[in-house]
Amino acid sequence: VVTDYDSSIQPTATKPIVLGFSQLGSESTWREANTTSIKEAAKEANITLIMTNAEQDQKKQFEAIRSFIRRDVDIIAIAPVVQTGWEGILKEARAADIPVIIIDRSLHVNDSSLYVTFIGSNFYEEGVKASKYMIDRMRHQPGKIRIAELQGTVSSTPSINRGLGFWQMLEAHPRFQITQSKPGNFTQSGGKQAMQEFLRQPRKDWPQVLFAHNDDMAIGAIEAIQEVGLKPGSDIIIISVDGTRRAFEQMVQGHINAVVECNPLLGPLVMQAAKEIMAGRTLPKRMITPEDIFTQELAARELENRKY
Ligand code: GYE
Repeated sequence: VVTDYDSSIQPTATKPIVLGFSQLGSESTWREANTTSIKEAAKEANITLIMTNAEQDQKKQFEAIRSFIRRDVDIIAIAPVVQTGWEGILKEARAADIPVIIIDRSLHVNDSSLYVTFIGSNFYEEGVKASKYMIDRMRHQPGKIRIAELQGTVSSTPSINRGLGFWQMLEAHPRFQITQSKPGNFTQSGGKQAMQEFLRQPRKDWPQVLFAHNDDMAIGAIEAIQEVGLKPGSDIIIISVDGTRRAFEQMVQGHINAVVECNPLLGPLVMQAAKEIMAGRTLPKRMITPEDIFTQELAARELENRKY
């Protein structure tokens, strides 16, 4: 049998794609679920995953991305901890001819051709949903409504846009006022600490509503609220974002009133995008995951369906 098959040229389909993923941290339940989803989906898709944890530090993300470039990975995925400051490192990836996918949090660059696509949620819409729920929930309570806001990581897209969506809905309802606001870095301990500080103010200034930018901070805040002898969910109405199983459990207990869903299970979409890019196909610039809002009435029924 004569063949001119050159064994040194492997068909690309048999060579696994190498994906370098700079995960931003491990600050929350959402993040754990996101990390697991990426790992499982990579395995499933036969993609070789090199994942690093930046512990909420942008400089560590830069180091990780540079190490991916040195290893000459096929694709780089980044979950950016903050929104700005990415231009330079993305140019380094471009100079090395490595396509970049942005996942979870978006970023601001002047030249959007520096990344192929952004896969993640609409955080502004999440803030709007939380605000609408609150305005409706408080409609029978007259007078000024004091709201405390637990922000996430300073300068991160979800914190900026959840805050903006929430706040812009209030413009038409001036009796709703954000009277206290602090960042809790998306962690349970950060949420608890910030809530303790809110409650150190005179009693007359205590909030009637708490909007927490994620579930972990809401859960931390619940501890602080209980410590001063108040009932979370009735003395203070609590709304948070993510929709973790832990938050659903708190809803079933009556401690959280509503949770806006934010889906961390991005793994399958990311792997699909990686394959499409390697196959030379073009992708939409933005891929959004469908999301809902859940209230106490549905919490018990939905609890068993929660995947994270
Ligand atoms: O809501 C929060 C996490 O970036 C959407 O980060 C994500 C947020 C999520 O720490 O729990």
